[in-house]
Amino acid sequence: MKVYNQLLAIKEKKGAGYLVLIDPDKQDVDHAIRLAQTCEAAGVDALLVGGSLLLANVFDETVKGIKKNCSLPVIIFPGSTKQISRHADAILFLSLISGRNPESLIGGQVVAAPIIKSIQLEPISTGYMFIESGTVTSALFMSDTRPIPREKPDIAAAHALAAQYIGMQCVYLEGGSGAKYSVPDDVVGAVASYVDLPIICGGGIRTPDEAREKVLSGASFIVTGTIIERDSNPALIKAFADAIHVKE
Ligand code: 1GP
Repeated sequence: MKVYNQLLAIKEKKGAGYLVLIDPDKQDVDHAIRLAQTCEAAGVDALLVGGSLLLANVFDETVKGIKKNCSLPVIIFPGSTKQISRHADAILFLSLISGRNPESLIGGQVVAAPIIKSIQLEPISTGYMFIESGTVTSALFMSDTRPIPREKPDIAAAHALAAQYIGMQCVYLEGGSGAKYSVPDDVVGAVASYVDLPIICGGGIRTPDEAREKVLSGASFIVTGTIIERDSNPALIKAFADAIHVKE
């Protein structure tokens, strides 16, 4: 089954899915593998692998190591066209629709698409949207774009509807890794009530309660990175999974 369909099945069964982001720059390969195994045992549904930069240059090795030692789906969450690996199961094929930078709207995609086809990686077409989060995060800085103001849910909803009409498979409401504030619940709610696409929401989510609020507001998938990097305690990961799986 395609990874996208697996994700939809998880949402259907559990109410929402929990995705943990592993940034290859934030730990060595062995630690990334151990973290992936802890995530699997604690009820995480899939792993995202990616980062804004590639300082350590161990992207492919990290994806390969995780795939070999963990059975969760591994989805690339690319910070650039350099982050493509044949060892992954799928890639979020991002277009940064909240910005007006042609490179991140279509330029990088044209470079990446033939590579993705040649290695038969499943692309998941994703309308990627930065929501202002009290911080200039690395991803926002690198994109050279402005985020959608956090008090303008209508603007976020209009962007998401455009993604749906263009034919994208999901939207990602992004506060940015390490954001001061997560995406506001009313922004999630406005998008969820306006479009039919699954909503991935991440950036600055630090507690299971906060994650659950996003799901109750309409998010289909919650992403955490920083909090689990800081504290990869299995009990905390399980608490996130339990809070997000609202149907279980
Ligand atoms: C970033 O949404 C992810 O793309 C995760 O953010 O590191 O703040 O959890 P955090």
